[in-house]
Amino acid sequence: MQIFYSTTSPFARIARIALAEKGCRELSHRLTDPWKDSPELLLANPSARVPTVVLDSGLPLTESLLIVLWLEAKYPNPSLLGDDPGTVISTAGIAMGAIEAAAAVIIGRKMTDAAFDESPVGLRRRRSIIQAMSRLEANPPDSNGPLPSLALITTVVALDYLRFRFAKSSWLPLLPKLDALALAARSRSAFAETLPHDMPVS
Ligand SMILES: N[C@@H](CCC(=O)N[C@@H](CS)C(=O)NCC(=O)O)C(=O)O
Repeated sequence: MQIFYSTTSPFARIARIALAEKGCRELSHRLTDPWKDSPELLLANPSARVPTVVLDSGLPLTESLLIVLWLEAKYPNPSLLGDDPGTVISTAGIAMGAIEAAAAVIIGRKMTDAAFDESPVGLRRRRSIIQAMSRLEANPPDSNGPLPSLALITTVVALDYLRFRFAKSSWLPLLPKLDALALAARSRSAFAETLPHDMPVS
């Protein structure tokens, strides 16, 4: 099995953490900048995005949460949905909203430079991030259980991505509980080994 990923992508990090936590060890990691349109990535994923998993059969799997869905179907126990799947999925939805909004700001900057941040759409995305992270701070996901839940994975991925991409932003609220949660999660190799960082220059 192979996974195309980048070191910056929060979506790829979700898939990488989920695969590692489910014990998928026979995985070949293909570091790929999706913006450079690698022919192999384009062949596997018509959208040329990471994460993209290619199974040993050649079947490609795309979209971070669909990769998690496939993992849950293939290896149901222990589950990333914990004892209370409804709450886990609901919380993961809030974290995914923050991740999508943060990624939209970064992509917006590619189109219109940093001015995107203060544009009406940029400010709307910023509001999504503030609202979502404030809700998660008020009600952080549970960190007990045999595996980190999808709620914990997506919340930590959101927080670490914001700290990586918006380190100097004064508009982010204080998030002490989530900072502590993210720090604690790094005791697990799946989280520590996938912390976001700039892509190596090729
Ligand atoms: N909904 C997708 C989003 C994947 C995504 O947008 N990945 C970005 C990297 S963060 C990418 O590959 N972008 C390249 C592009 O949009 O062309 C998922 O959940 O996997």
